Amino acid sequence: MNKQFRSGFVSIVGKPNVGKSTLMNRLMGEKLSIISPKPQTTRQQVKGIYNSPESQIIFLDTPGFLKPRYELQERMVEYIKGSLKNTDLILFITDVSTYPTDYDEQVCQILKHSSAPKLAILNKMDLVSQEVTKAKMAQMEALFFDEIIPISALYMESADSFITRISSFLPFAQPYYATDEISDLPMRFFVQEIVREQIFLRYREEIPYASTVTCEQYKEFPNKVEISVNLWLERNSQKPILLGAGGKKIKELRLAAEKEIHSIVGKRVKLEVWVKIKQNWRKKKNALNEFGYL
Ligand SMILES: Nc1nc2c(ncn2[C@@H]2O[C@H](COP(=O)(O)OP(=O)(O)OP(=O)(O)O)[C@@H](O)[C@H]2O)c(=O)[nH]1
Ligand SMILES: [Mg+2]
Repeated sequence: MNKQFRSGFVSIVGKPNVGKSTLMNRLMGEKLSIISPKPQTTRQQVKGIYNSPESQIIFLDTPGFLKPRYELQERMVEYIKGSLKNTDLILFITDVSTYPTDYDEQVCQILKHSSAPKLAILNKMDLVSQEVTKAKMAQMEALFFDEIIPISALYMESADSFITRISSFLPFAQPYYATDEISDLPMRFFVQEIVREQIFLRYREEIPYASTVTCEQYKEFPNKVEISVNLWLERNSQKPILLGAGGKKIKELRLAAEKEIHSIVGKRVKLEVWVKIKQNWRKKKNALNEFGYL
């Protein structure tokens, strides 16, 4: 075994919508986390396992930090805190065009207590001038970061130098996971997330926040996959909005999700979507447990 091999956990944290998931997908070179222009898209910790001959980097994408207003958000904040335990490196991501916000400062307060090295990533630099980026970098210098790195996760051409920098902070260690896996999450989880991403992309206002998805069946055959998901809403009045006139909107959502799942599994996909109601599920501990927010 190579004595120079590095391996470790890298937590990606920051307020909602700053580009945490976009960055993880870029670094992984694979789409593992769902992305949308709306805040609070990521709800759970999503692990991405990056393997190279020199290193294994385990990225933990987390929900955006916010002040919890209901039980689901309490759990989202717990997922962030959980990712900071035993981590080897923290990537604090912020949006250079809006930094510093109250939430940025609150995240920094939490990070202060971790002994792991910390990099500040000023993302979305494509949105501002070089002068603004430089000024914001200077502003961060007084803080506790080991490095301040401006990037544009969306337009980054190659992640190679970023990966090299990240690995240099990791300890020499054997890989934690099999070196041919990019995730330890089951396909059922990705199905749920793909359907949820379509909800975030296609509906406005409360619908994305009032919905969650559970994969009830995932049957794989030699040339096809049959999947059944439940799409849960909080109130009956939300159902007609989700379905759209004559069921048109839900059909479009289903077809888009089928297409994306097909691109991953490479087989014909038959996806059934059942719309169900669980009153106020976001505020109920039992419902959250049942839906996998553990
Ligand atoms: N202009 C620009 N937009 C970006 C960049 N990186 C991400 N975005 C956009 O920012 C939005 C949010 O990106 P996400 O990756 O979902 O952000 P997040 O931090 O994971 O958000 P939550 O999961 O909600 O906390 C999406 O519309 C992205 O396309 C960037 O470098 N430049
Ligand atoms: Mg995200």
